[in-house]
Amino acid sequence: PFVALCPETLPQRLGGLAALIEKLGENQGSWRVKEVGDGNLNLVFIVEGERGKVIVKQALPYVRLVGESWPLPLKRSYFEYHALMRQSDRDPGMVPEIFHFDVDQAIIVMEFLSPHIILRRALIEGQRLPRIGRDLGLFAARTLFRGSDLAMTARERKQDLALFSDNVELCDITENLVFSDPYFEASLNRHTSPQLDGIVAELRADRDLKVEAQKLKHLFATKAETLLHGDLHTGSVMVTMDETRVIDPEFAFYGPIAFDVGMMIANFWMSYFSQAGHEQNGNREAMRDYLLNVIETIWATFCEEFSDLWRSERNGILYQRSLFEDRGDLLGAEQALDHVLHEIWTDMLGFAGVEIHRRILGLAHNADFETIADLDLRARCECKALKLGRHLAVNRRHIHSLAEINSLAKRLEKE
Ligand code: SR1
Ligand code: MG
Repeated sequence: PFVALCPETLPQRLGGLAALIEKLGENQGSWRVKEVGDGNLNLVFIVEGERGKVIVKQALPYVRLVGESWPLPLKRSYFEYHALMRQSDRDPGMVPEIFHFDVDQAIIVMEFLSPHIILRRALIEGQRLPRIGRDLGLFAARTLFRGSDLAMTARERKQDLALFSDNVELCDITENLVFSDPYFEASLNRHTSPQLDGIVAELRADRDLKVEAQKLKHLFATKAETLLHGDLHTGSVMVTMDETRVIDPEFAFYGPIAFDVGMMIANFWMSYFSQAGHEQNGNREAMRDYLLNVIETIWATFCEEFSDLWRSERNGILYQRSLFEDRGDLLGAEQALDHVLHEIWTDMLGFAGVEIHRRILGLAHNADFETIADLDLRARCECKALKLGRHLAVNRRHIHSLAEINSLAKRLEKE
C-alpha cells in the first residue's frame, strides 16, 4: 500500500536503490533529509549524502493545499514521469534528469538543481535573468510542436493521447479553477477583500467575459492538439543567470498549443503588475521594462522556432509535404503556417486573460501578489492585472501585437 515518506523513514525506505546509492553514497545512515515542498500538491525532499544531493518528489493522495477532504489520485506522478521523459527528448537539457520512478509509491527521484531558484521568486526579488525569454520560447515551440500531429506518426501520437487521456482529475482541476470558478461565487474562491469586491462583482456580471471564458474552456477540453506541460507558470521554472529548467509537468495532457504559451506569458504580466508591491529595495522601473521585453522575446522565439520546425520537421499527418512542397507549392505550407500561428496567437491571449483572473479570484493565488503585505497596495496591483486579463480574454480576436498590449499595460500601471 501507499505510504507517505517523511524525513525519518526516507533513508531506510529508499536506501537500497542503486540509483540513490550511486548519487548519494552507500552510507544511508549519514543521509540528511529535508522536506521543502511549497507547492499546492506534493511532498518534495532534498536528500543529501556523502557524494551529492537528489530531489525525491512524492505525490500525496489528496491536494496538499486543501487537505484530505480533496482526494487526488497518485497516478499524476505517472503522467509527470512520462511527460518529463518526452520533454527531455523534445528539448534536451531543459528538464531535470530522472534517476528513479516508483509508480506504486508515486515517487520520482530526480536531479537536484543547484544553485537554481524558482523563477517566480527571482522575479519577486527583482532579478533580471538574461536567458529566460529565449529558453522558454524554445521550450514551448519544441515540446509543443514535437508532441503534435505536425511531427508525430499517427500511431505514436494516438498512443500518447490514450496514455495521457487518463489524467482526468488534474484536467478537471484546471477546467474548474481556471475557466469557471473565478466567474461565480465558487466556495473555494478568495480575493483581497473588501478592496477588490467592486471589480470582482463587475467581472462576475460581465456576460462577454463569461462567454469567452467558456469558449476557452471548450477549447481546452476538446482541442487535443499536443502534449502540454499543463501548468507552465513561473513557479514551474527553475533558473540561474545562465540556465533555465522546467519542472512539474503533472498536469500534462493533450490540449491546445496556445494553453502553455498563454499561461506562461500571463505570469509575466502578473509579475509586471506586482512589481509596485516590491519596491522597498528600490525602484522597479527597469524590472518592468525587462518583464515586457521577456514577454516579447518568448513570443518572438516561439514563432521563430515553431516556423523552423514547421519547415524542417513537419513529418506528421497534418499539412503533409505531399500536399505542398512536393508539388512545388512552397507558399502553400507557409500559408498554412501563418494560419496555425495566428490561431495560437488569438487563443494564447485568451488563455493568458483567464490565467490572470484565476490567480487573483480563485483558489490558487501566486506569491507575486500574495507577498505584498500592504493589502491596499496589493489590491491596486491586482486590480490593474484583472483589467488587463479582461481585455485579453474579451478582445483577443482584435488585438494585433504585443506592443499594443504592453502599451496598455504601461498605461494601466500609471493609473
Ligand atoms: C488544487 S491545485 C491548484 C493549482 O496548483 C497547481 O499548481 C495548478 O496550477 C493548480 O491549478
Ligand atoms: Mg506544480
